[in-house]
Amino acid sequence: MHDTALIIIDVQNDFCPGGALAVAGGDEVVPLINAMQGDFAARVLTQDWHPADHASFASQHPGLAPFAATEMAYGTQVLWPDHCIQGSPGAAFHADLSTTGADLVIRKGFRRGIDSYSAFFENDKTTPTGLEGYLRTRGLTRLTLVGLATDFCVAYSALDAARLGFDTTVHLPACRAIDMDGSLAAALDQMRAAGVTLVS
Ligand code: VGL
Ligand code: ZN
Repeated sequence: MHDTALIIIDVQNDFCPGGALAVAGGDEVVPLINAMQGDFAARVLTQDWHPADHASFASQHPGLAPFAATEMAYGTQVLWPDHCIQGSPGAAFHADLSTTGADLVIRKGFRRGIDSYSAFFENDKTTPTGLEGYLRTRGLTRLTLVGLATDFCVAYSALDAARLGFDTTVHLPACRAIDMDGSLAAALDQMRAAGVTLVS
C-alpha cells in the first residue's frame, strides 16, 4: 500500500479511561493500532492541543455545562470538559501507543477561539491544518482512519478527507465513540453517504 496513509486520531490520555473526556474503551484501540502501523506507507498522528482557556471548554461559558451546545461565530459548538491542555499529561499520547514510527504529528485546536475536530480543517471548515498539502505532495491518495472519537474527530476527518477526494476508509474496530444523543449513528450515516468505506 505505497499510496496509503494511516491517520491515527487523538489517541491521548484525556480520551482514555481516567481522562478528562474519557471515551468508553478508548484505550482498547491502542494494541490494534500498533499492530496496523507497519502495513502503511505513512503514519500520521493527530493531537488535540488546546490552550487552557479554549473556547470549546464549558468552563469558559458561565452558566453552561459540559456537553451543552452553544452558538459560536462559525456554527454550533458542543462544550466540553477542559481536556488536552497543551503540555499537560492528559494531552500526551497514550503511553502504550507506538509513536516512534510516526511520519508526522498534526496538532489541532490550538487557537483559543475555534475548535478543530477534523485533521484537515478547523470547525469553520475553511482554516486548513496543512495535512491535505502534506499528503498530496507525498502522493498519499488513500487514507485509513482509526482512533478517537468515532463520532467527532474521526468522523469530521473522514468527511473532510472524502470531500477533498481522498479514497477514505474508517477501520471501526480501532475506533471508539463518545455517542451522545445519537451522535454515533448520525456520524456513521453521514460517512456512508459521503462515500467513506466503513470496515467493521
Ligand atoms: C474530540 C471532542 C473534543 C475528539 C476532541 O478527539 O473526538 N472530541 N475534542
Ligand atoms: Zn478537543
